[in-house]
Amino acid sequence: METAHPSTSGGLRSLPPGQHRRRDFPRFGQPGLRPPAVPDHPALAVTGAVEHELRVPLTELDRLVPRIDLVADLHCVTTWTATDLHWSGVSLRRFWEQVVVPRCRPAGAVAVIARGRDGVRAVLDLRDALADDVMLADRLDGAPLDNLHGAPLRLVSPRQYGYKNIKHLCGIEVCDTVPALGYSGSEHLRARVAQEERHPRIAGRLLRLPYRATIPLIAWLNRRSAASD
Ligand SMILES: Nc1nc2c(c(=O)[nH]1)N[C@H]1C(S)=C(S)[C@@H](COP(=O)(O)O)O[C@H]1N2
Ligand SMILES: [Mo]
Repeated sequence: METAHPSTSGGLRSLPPGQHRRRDFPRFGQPGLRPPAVPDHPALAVTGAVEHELRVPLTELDRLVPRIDLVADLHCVTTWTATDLHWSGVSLRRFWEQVVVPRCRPAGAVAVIARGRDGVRAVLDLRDALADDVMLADRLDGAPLDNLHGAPLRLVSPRQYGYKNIKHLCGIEVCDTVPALGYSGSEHLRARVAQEERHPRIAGRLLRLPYRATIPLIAWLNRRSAASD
């Protein structure tokens, strides 16, 4: 087993600009969406600007690419950070190099769209998607990922805001041009935490307070929709 280097600011190290530590790790995200049911035979589809599309059953993922562990923080754009999360899964870069490139033959890829089963998606510039700490994670803190945190598989990109860390990941669409961004116009293409790229047009530090004010309501709505499952 390989261990990727921890790349973020867990433990006693300082947090990125405008973030504050949360002791717990709440379910968080698009309010009102229930966690989608896990299919009987979950798979990850690779589609888009490729010669051959591919569907990888998740049971095969760590037979194709070596399993790694990663300790990292998750930084929600609304300013909370959960620290020292122990993820396990496979490196997206290794998956890309060892599976996507040889089998799918992507042509001119510049970005990917990560898709969750709940319909939520995020665009990742290929430079960010293939960073060495980005992974497809199926385990958290020693247990299979639960439905609150994205069962059966999620994207983990510690250097980008939480909204790029798509849960319930079912598809990776390869793009040869940068596709339209989502989250109602508030998705930054790079969304790098260190640069405080919270929003494509508004300076990140100006959004700290207004975004922070939304946390209790979003957390409550997330708890409510998870409980009605
Ligand atoms: N499929 C899906 N992935 C998602 C979201 C979502 O609503 N649906 N929300 C994003 C946001 S805004 C954050 S902060 C993190 C939160 O992850 P958590 O619920 O495990 O805390 O998931 C991200 N990934
Ligand atoms: Mo978030």
